[in-house]
Amino acid sequence: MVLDYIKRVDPEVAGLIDAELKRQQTTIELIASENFTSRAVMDACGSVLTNKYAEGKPYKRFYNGCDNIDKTEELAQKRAKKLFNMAHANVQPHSGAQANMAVFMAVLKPGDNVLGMDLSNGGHLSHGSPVNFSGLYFNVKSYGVDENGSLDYDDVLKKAKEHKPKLIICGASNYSKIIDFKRFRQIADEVGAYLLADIAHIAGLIAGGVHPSPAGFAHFVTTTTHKTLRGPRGGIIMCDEEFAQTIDKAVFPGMQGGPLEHIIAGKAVALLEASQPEFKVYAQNIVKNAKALAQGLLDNGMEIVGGMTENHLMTLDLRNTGKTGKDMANVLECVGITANKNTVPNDPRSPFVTSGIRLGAAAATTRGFDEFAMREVAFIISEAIKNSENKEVLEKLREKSLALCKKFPLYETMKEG
Ligand code: DSN
Repeated sequence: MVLDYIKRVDPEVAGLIDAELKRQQTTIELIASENFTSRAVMDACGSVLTNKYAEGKPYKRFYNGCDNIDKTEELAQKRAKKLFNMAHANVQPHSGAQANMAVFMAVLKPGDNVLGMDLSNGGHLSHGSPVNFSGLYFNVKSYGVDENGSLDYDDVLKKAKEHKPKLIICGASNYSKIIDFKRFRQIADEVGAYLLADIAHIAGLIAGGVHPSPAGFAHFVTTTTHKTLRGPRGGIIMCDEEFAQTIDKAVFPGMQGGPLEHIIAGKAVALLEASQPEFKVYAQNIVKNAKALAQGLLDNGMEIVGGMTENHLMTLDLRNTGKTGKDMANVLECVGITANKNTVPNDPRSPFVTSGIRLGAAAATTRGFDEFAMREVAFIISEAIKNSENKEVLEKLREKSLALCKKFPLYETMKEG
């Protein structure tokens, strides 16, 4: 990493950043919500734009000196609208959770009814979890998945009719099937609710044309920019023109102060990258690789919630192995694979222990892993879980994962140490 300035000023932090670069280079990243952003995006995020206060909207700021900032933010907005085919984009949310919070603020009052996907069934904290603002200040009912790991749209409709929500949220953090946005909109229309599609996980797949788009169906679309979209860490809200002002006001002054304009520049760069033909190939490869990983795991006798994946992720179901997600995620870390423990639907174990491990293909695909490599990854995972007590086997598996990392190098041109 080019850390010359940090090294001179703060060798301690420089050393930690270098160590993190090495960790990323020498381990296989399967956390489904992570990715490796480009050097161009990182350049934007590390730029002088971090110095500027720009409260307000482009060309309507509370501070002077915003000419370049205005143009940068306007570019990000234009690119987001074009890529996702939406009328309005606010690129200021600092994260996906804050993007969701702004939509709540724009259309709901505390105590209003909301219908969202249950966290332990694959939803997100900000979709109504009782420990999150969304569940604390709103009256939330949840829908989940059936025994096949699929959404039961009739059940969503039934719950919507019972609960009469003002807002229905679709989109997930751990759902391996295609989401039917059209069906969700029909349900929302039947009960007179707004529809929010949180596409954080699948934004890159939508941009790359391998997952249907919520455009034309959802009143509001929120996303993070750092998962399959492969941009900097942040959020975006998109909506129909009629909600533009309400959403903008909810973000600022409603929830946030000064926008992170250096990150917004990174979002603009990432959105440009995601609109290129190569990104379509990337998105196709993510799905191919996820399927290869799933097939490899199934062939090695492992179980996956809902069987074959249709997108970038899957959840390994460990219930029949007697092992826990927590322990096995640690074992995978020992063999050079990073993943997170995750509940399976109706998990008998707590979210701190869990019976599952979530696996995603977006980050490995960025560094060039192909289907053959993903099958090898599936072998390493299966063998590590089966031999979780056998140090010798685990050491051999670590060598295999390291060999894969060397075969598919990451940030090769970054100057190290
Ligand atoms: N923490 C993210 C994920 O891992 O899916 C969601 O915000």
